Amino acid sequence: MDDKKIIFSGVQPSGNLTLGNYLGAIRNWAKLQKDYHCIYAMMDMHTITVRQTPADIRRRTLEVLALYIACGIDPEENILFVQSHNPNHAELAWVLNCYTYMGEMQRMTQFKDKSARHADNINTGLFTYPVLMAADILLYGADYVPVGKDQMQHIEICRDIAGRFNAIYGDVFKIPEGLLSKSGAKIMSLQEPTKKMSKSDENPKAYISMMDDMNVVAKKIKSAVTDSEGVIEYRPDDESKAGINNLISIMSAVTGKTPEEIAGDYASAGYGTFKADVAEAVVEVLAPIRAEYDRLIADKAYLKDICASGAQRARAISQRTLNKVYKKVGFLQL
Ligand code: AQP
Repeated sequence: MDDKKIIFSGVQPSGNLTLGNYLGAIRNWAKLQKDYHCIYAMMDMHTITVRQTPADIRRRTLEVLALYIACGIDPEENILFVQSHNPNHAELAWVLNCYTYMGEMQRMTQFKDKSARHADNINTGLFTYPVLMAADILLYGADYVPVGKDQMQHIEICRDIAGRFNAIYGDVFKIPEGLLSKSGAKIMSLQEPTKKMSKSDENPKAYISMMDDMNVVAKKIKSAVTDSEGVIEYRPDDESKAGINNLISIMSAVTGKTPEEIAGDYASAGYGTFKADVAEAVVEVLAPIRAEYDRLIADKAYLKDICASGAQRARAISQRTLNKVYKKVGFLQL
C-alpha cells in the first residue's frame, strides 16, 4: 500500500438524492479521488432507522450507485459497495455500542430531530445510529470523512468513541477527521429555509431531487420562499434573510463565486431575475449528470457487478480491523 490517505463516506438510499447531498458531499468525493484511496458506500443499514418501503430501498441503492458514477466517481479507482454486503459493519457496531454512553447519544441533534419527526417509532437503531456510523468509518482506518455540516456532530462522537477504545486497548483505531466542503456544506430547504434540505422532507417543493426533470428544478427554485424586503444581500446571521442567503449559497456553490460577489452582481436586481439565474446555473450543473445517470441506470448488471467486487474489497480491508478489535476485547481466536 502506498502512503495515500484514506477517505470514507456514504449516502443513505432513503430517498432521491438532493442538491444538498450533491453539493455538500458527493461533488467533493469526485474531487478527492485523485489524491486519496476512496471508499464510498450506499448506507442501506442506516435507512431502516426510519420506516421504509423495502422495494424502494432496493431500487434506490442502485440509483445511488449510478449517481455516484454519474457525478464522476470512478468505480475502478475507488471502492464502491453496499453497506449491508459487508457484515463487519454490524459486528463492529455491536462492540462499539458497549463503549458508548447513553448520554452521548441523547445529545445528538439528528436523534432529537428525527425522533420528533417520527414520534411513533423512536427505535433503538435511531438512537445508536452514530455508533453504526462510527463503525463504518473506523473499519477502514479512514483519515478523512467528507460530510455536510449536519454530520459533523457524528464525526465528533466517532472520534470520542475511537479515542476511548484506544485509551483502554492501545492504538487500535485511526482517529478520523471530518472534511467540510468550502461551499454548499449546508443547503437549506427551499420552503422552510431555516431547516436543512432533506431528501425525506414531506414537501417535495422543499428539495431539489437529482431525479427531477430540469423544468421541475427550475420551477422549484423560482417558487423558493424568500422575504418581502426585496434586497439581495448576503446576511448569514439574519434569519429573516434565510431564503435569499440559501439561494446565494447555492449560486456560490455552483458558480464558484463568493456569496459577496454574487450579492454585488445582483445588488440592483429583483428576486425574479435572481431566481431565474440561479435556476439556470443549477440546471447547467445537473443536466449532464442526469443524462449520464439515465445511461448508467439502464445497465443493472454492470451496477451489480460493481457492488459485488466493491463488497469483496471492502470486506478484505475491514476484516483486519475487526480481527484486531475482537482479539483486544477478549473474544477467543481459533
Ligand atoms: N442539505 C444538505 N446540505 C449539505 N450537505 C448535506 N448532506 C445531506 N443534506 C445536506 C450531506 O449528504 C451526505 C449524505 O447524507 P445522508 O444521506 O447520509 O443523510 P442525511 O444527512 O440525513 O441526509 P438527508 O437528505 O437529510 O437524509 P434523510 O432525509 O433521509 O435524513 C452527508 O455527508 C450529509 O452531511
